[in-house]
Amino acid sequence: MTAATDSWAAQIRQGDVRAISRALTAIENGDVLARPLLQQLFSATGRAWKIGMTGAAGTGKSTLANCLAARYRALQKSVGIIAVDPSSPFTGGAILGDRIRMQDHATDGGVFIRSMASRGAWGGLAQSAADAALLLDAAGKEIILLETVGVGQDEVEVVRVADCTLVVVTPGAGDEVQSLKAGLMEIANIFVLNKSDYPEADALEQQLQSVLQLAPARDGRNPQIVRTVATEKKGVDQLVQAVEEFRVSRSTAGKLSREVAYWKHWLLRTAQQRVVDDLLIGEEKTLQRAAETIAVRTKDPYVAADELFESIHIPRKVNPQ
Ligand SMILES: Nc1nc2c(ncn2[C@@H]2O[C@H](COP(=O)(O)OP(=O)(O)O)[C@@H](O)[C@H]2O)c(=O)[nH]1
Ligand SMILES: [Mg+2]
Repeated sequence: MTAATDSWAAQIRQGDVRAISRALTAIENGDVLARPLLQQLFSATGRAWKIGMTGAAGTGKSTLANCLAARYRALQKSVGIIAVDPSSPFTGGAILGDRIRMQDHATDGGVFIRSMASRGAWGGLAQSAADAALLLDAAGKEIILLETVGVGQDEVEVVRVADCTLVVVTPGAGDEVQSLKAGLMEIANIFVLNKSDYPEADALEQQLQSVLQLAPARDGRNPQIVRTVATEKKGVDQLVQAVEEFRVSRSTAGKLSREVAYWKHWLLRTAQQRVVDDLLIGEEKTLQRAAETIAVRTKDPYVAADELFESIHIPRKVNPQ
């Protein structure tokens, strides 16, 4: 720990906007100071309620995030928003749109908004978003909204850190129920049927209901469906209410076991990354030689892999099948 991160961390804990901004930039850029800073702040985290929002592009997530932030502000809660957009590697149209939509809060010190775009590997972006959430948590934000585009494995990675995940769907997209089968059911705690001003909203709600009836209820309850019209701020109170009911239904023990599952996953990923780094950086020559012995059929790949692991001091503990 350095004196520089000492005072920086103190400023962040006081909610200093410039200090928070600088830290988020450090996280995004993989700056060497990001890690000691997060280490210093870690004991002050674990208090925020993190709401993940995912769904296809254009379903109204940013508009909804804006409405939710306003509603939570009215309830005297401080709010942080992290909008993750993997489809826009540079500061593109989507993020600019987010900025414009979210400018309602630009002058409100209670809401902190940050867009993060894809840089490098996906694991990197999901990790940056998780670190950003930790930072805002340490800064005293009580509600953190994590918005991400899409419903694939990568987006699941982003919302994994959330305490409650909203899956935003809209009528008329055609493949709605299809995409539900592709893993959405496991991550949705609440379905938000946005754009329910469209005439096809009833049909979509019925489809959703029937899919939910077939799915086994988790924790003894099925996810609620909440209808909203984000552009008219309709249904937002009901959505906040549904999030609150979900929070209450989750016991403190439930939140803890979810955290344990998250950190277990985090540790595994980190260990995985370290092994790869060790091999690529520390043992590149050994890796190269091992590959050559396989290519010329001096050794089979299974033996070569075992020897490689032995060489970085990780002897095989699991018996191969
Ligand atoms: N008709 C209608 N349009 C909406 C609604 N919510 C958002 N939109 C519009 O849908 C477009 C995409 O919204 P945006 O919040 O950027 O979606 P995101 O990509 O999911 O963040 C914008 O033009 C919004 O004005 C809604 O409830 N009804
Ligand atoms: Mg958006």
